[in-house]
Amino acid sequence: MKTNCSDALYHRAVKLMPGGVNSPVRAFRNVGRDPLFIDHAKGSYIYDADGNKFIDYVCSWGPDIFGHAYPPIVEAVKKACEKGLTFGACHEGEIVLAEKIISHFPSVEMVRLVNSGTEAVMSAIRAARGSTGRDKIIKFEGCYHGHCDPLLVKGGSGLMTHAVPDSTGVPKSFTEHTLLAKYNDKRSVSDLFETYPNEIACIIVEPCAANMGVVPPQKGYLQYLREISKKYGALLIFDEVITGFRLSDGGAQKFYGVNADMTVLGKIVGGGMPLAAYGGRRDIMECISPLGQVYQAGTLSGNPAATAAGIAALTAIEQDPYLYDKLEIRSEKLETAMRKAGLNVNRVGSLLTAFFTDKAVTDYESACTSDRGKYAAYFNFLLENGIYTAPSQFEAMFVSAAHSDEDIDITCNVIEKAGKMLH
Ligand code: HOZ
Repeated sequence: MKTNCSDALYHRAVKLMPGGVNSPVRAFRNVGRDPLFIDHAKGSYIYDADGNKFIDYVCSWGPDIFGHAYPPIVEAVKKACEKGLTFGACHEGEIVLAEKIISHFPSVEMVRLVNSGTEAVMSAIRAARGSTGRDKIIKFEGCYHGHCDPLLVKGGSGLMTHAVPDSTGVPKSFTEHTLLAKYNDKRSVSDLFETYPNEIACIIVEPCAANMGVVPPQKGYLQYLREISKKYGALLIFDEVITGFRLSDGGAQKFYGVNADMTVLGKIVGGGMPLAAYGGRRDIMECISPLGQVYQAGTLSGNPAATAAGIAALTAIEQDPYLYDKLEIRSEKLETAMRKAGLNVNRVGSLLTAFFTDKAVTDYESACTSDRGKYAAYFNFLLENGIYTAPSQFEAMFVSAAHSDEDIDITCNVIEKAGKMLH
């Protein structure tokens, strides 16, 4: 595989940006090679600066559920751009997107559009604190909710990849109200509520964790979080940045049949543009300015180009009644190939992760038993054979509607060979 152009770009980039990147995981540091620089992407394929072509299972970390440069989304964005990139004022697109989100998530009665998952989480936590008048929050080890200060404690994703469980630069006082629980462990949650019965504003959780690799909730676990939060007057926030519109058109809430008080959305809801959202019960959302005292604002929030992409993506989801069935069939094929290759795989819908451990991966601790050296060898073997997956153990593989049967067959073949190489 030629990498001359990517290498040259990387040498320019490292002098200009920390690690040569604008987001740490894409630096490829934990898979023992320098990053590829992407030239363009279309459908299920991504093409690097050297002209190498890969079947892409990163899909921009989730937004591209219809594949790259999906024509209806691209057309909608072009049309919107011609009318103006940003107004910093109200327009109809915001309403249409809000109506769509609310129609798919029955627990969301009001919504606010923002620019990134991090911003949406930060704002949802503020609204939870503002509406309950409490300060403490419960988060789970290995769950990742973006990079806002109070949540940079035992975070997943890039923090796990780069072994930085707690970021420096975050004053201790900023995380003093963050309480840590173990994913899939009821006791760790009930202990916290027993210790602080009237102080916990919310539980924030990835309803299916996907940032310590994919780790599904055990049967009844989300229901348990629903009940215990209600019992103690705390809010339940589902971070559905990854699972929203991916596990179903009503996200993990519809998939598992458990509703949250507040929901955070990102990725697919923006159709590939920088857009995220947070929403929930009307009484909570009415605490947000200008109705209430919880302040949150943004010049580019709900901008017309991003809302156009989001509307087009959700419209495409609404128009394809078989979308999730198709994703399920293709993803199941990949799972079967991984199991045949001797890999330990967790899969929920079109999210998969291969772990390199004999242990069942159910939480942060068991995810950490995966052999990262083996993951790196697996990643590199796939890459050298035309398959682009996450350059980190602690992420998901995303399957899109653009992955054809042929793409899946090719991938299964390579996975089979990777299994032989590893054993
Ligand atoms: N850690 C991010 C995904 N969970 C990666 C984002 C990126 O590098 O673009």
